[in-house]
Amino acid sequence: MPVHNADIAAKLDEIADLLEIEDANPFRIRAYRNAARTLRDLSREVTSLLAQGEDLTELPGIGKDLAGKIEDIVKTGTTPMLDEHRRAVPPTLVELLKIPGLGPKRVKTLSRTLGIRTLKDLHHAARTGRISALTGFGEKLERQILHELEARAGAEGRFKLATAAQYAEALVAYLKASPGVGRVVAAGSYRRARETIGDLDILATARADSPVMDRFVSYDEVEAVLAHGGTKATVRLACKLQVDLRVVGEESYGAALQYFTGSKAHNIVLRQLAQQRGLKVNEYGVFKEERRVAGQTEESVYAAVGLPWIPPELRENRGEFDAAREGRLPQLVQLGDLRGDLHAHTNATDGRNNLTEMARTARARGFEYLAICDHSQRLAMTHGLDAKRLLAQLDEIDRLNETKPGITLLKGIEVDILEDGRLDLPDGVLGRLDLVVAAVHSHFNLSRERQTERILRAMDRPHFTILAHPSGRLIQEREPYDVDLPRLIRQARERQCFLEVNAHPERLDLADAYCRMAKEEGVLVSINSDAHSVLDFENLRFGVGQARRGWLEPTDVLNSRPLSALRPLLQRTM
Ligand code: DGT
Ligand code: CA
Ligand code: CA
Repeated sequence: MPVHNADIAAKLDEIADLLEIEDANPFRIRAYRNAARTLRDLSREVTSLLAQGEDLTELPGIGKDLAGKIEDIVKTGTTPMLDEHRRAVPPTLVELLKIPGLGPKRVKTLSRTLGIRTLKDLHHAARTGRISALTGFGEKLERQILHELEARAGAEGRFKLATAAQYAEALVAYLKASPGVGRVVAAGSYRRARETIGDLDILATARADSPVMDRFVSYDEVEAVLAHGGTKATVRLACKLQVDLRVVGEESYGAALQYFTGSKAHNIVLRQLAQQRGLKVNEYGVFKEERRVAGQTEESVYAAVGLPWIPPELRENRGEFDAAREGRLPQLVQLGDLRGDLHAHTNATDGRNNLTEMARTARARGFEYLAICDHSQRLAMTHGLDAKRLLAQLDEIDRLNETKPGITLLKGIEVDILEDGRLDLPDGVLGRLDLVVAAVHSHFNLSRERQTERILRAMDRPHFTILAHPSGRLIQEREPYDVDLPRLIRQARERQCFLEVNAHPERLDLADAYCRMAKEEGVLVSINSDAHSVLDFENLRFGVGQARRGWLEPTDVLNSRPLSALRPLLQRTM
């Protein structure tokens, strides 16, 4: 039974969920959550670590007991402890826990007093006002539940980009090893770097006698074969991700790649442009009557309608055709353009690695600078820094910088924006830092007006530099808080401060449309890893994907600048 890190992590999270409903010791629950996170972020597959006889207890937060359970899961798909708890708790109760505002206590109350066992029960009870009638629940929570359930209905069955990447990369590598196969590439929304992926669309070129189709449907992780023809097949993997494979000849590669990359809205416009020129575009090529005039490369397809090649992240029919026609397509930012990272944590708070380890890894990526931005005191569960501990960290950074470690560590903090817009540390302390990354971590439910006012006030503080994860959403888990983002963007321009694109796979916050708005307003965006371990720098590629979807060029990105150009920008002049 082949298992990816995301699969193992899901089982560990399930154990944590079950323990939570059973009111188990919070430290025990946290241990499973942390282990799940460690595995999700790991750049190597646990199965291959085990196959090489490596010791899992070397991984952060994984002791002997957890290592044993992980081995069980790899070998059998489960562990006896998980099975036991599954028998004790109805699985649908676990789903209820994932609704913001519903902790184990409330889930138990809902189940005992209203007999609510499933999300459907919950929806019905919320619609008929039976939840607000319970003591300790209230109308606000009921509205929030309804809103959440309705938002979820639209996102059901989709996969986060980074999760889809684990499955896509493994499958692409597997297919590439088939005899007679040329190229294999994941197209569709995956190639356009959308935040979530409905299904995976893989395109391959192959000789007619290649066994690639049979190899595809007999992939270890295939749970069901939904269609299986000569050039087209669809399967469902055990993780429930559906995958389409299309095989075309080499001469059709560009046309097929263009077609299956989409989006549908983009392709419709492209087809119309072709029709106006008396051409027909399909997945096999561009045709004039019966004669193929283009299709071997994507460039040739766009050239046939008089356009330059358009990067996949722009193909949403959001102005890319006009830009292409007028020669003003953006030169999109690339991972290699980043010169540093302006938001990373250490084990002084809830990170897993120390200053030296973070610096060494950032340097190995070729970064010129790394800003250390641990949490502030208000976030007690992360052991956030008070003034005294922060000042001690600044000394430590000075000492490390003096050793000329080959990278400059910048002094920062991820300071909490309090409910009233004050920052969690005094100006006198913040003034000693190179930059201040400020974030909302509490009071997500303020009215739009109050939430906007709160953040505007924080931006007015003299040392405010970057607004971290500006909308607060967690993809598929928590809706953004209600805030007037266009207003915040205009204020950032006025105050000469910046917004973050947080590259964590669950955040990708700022969303693409707001990246573009920031660019139009002349507000620079910082693509930050928010790394909590040395492995997390790998997430930057997803942040770059989001920035590209927002049309950002290197000049629109704060941390594409060398340190000498960055420093003056970090000095607020107002
Ligand atoms: P997803 O899977 O929901 O995340 O989104 P996509 O964009 O991957 O959509 P999907 O898998 O339905 O189709 C993959 C691509 O195939 C799509 O982006 C464009 C192309 N395509 C699919 N259906 C049509 C269609 O009816 N007309 C045209 N022109 N293209 C289509
Ligand atoms: Ca798709
Ligand atoms: Ca598809």
